[in-house]
Amino acid sequence: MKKKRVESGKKAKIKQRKSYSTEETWLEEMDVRSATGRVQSKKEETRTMIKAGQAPEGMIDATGHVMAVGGRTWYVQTDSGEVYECLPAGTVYAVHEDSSLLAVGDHVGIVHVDDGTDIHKGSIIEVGKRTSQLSRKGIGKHAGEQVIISNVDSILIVMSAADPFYNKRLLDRYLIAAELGKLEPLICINKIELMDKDLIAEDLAVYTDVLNIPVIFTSVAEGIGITTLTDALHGHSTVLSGPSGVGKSSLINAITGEELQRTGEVSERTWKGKHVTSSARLFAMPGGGFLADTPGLRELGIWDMHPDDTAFYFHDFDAWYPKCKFTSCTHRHEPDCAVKKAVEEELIDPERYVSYLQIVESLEE
Ligand SMILES: Nc1nc2c(ncn2[C@@H]2O[C@H](COP(=O)(O)OP(=O)(O)OP(=O)(O)O)[C@@H](O)[C@H]2O)c(=O)[nH]1
Ligand SMILES: [Mg+2]
Ligand SMILES: [Zn+2]
Repeated sequence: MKKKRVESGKKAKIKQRKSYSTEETWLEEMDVRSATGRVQSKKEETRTMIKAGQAPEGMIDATGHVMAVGGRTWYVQTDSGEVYECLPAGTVYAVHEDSSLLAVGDHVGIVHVDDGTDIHKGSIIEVGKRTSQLSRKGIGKHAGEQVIISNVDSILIVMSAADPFYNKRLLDRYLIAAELGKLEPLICINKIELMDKDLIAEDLAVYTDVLNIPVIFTSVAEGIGITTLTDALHGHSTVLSGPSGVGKSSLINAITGEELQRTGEVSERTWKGKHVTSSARLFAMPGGGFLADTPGLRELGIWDMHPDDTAFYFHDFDAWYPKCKFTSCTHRHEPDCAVKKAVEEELIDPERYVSYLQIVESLEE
């Protein structure tokens, strides 16, 4: 029974770190792999060598998965259910080839470290292959792939009806990141009590009717849609991602029925007067599966996609681009472009076309 399940009772052991940081600080704290293939930690001058492949036979004491990260510590729940506070070892064997060496959700091999205390400590010496991931392009000097979470089945893209108003351009980026990362997308519009639900449903019709993506309306404040959402997520592992302040942590609290997560209401913690989630973290779902809470993202740079491939991820264009005059049509300036014609006739949602242009442009930068 204990295998691969996060027990909520473990939360006492996973100490909430006092880094109630903004998104920028969160990025600062992430380890980034430099061009030389080494991981550089910003906070301390530690270096980790990364070797491709698996750790040599007999080296690993226990396997498990990363449940949370705080500062430089990775919290690993072993397959027998214990939580270990881990640091990357001097040499880490990685089976994946992504630029983020470690991410919450990763399957890892650890060696025990006995430091004389009764806290379980370990070193991570192996990182397994990722079956799925939510990645984005890092910002500024952290430009590289950032794996926000790995090895989950689905992504619940959370936005709010108001405060902050949902952002369809960001939503379109999420859908591409989901497909690239092999995640099944679902959309959740929270704080629905603040707006007219029918108007929003109409505004999002392209997602439900053309792209066949479930859109679930919720209000944590008024208890609307929580059962529907819980049923939709049941038995899967799902990452919740979206802008800050939309209610991701509140939804996780509502679904799990526990105050596992501090949300924006706890007022003493940050300079903003709000508690924001500062790193990714896994929670057990009642009845099976995981929920992963993540920090709010203002932007989602698409990682590793050629601009010319963008149209293939806009599935509402699928019926049209084979009819363009040029097979290499980018659907921007070319004559006899079936996509542009469909946009003009509103057979393709013109706002989706705006997203398309913006994403192609950003990939060309
Ligand atoms: N009106 C309204 N407010 C809500 C609802 N759900 C959450 N909130 C409030 O929205 C604020 C932000 O909620 P959080 O759950 O912390 O948001 P988050 O998405 O986790 O934010 P980050 O951790 O910063 O990414 C808090 O003050 C919540 O109480 C809702 O359904 N309606
Ligand atoms: Mg949060
Ligand atoms: Zn075209």
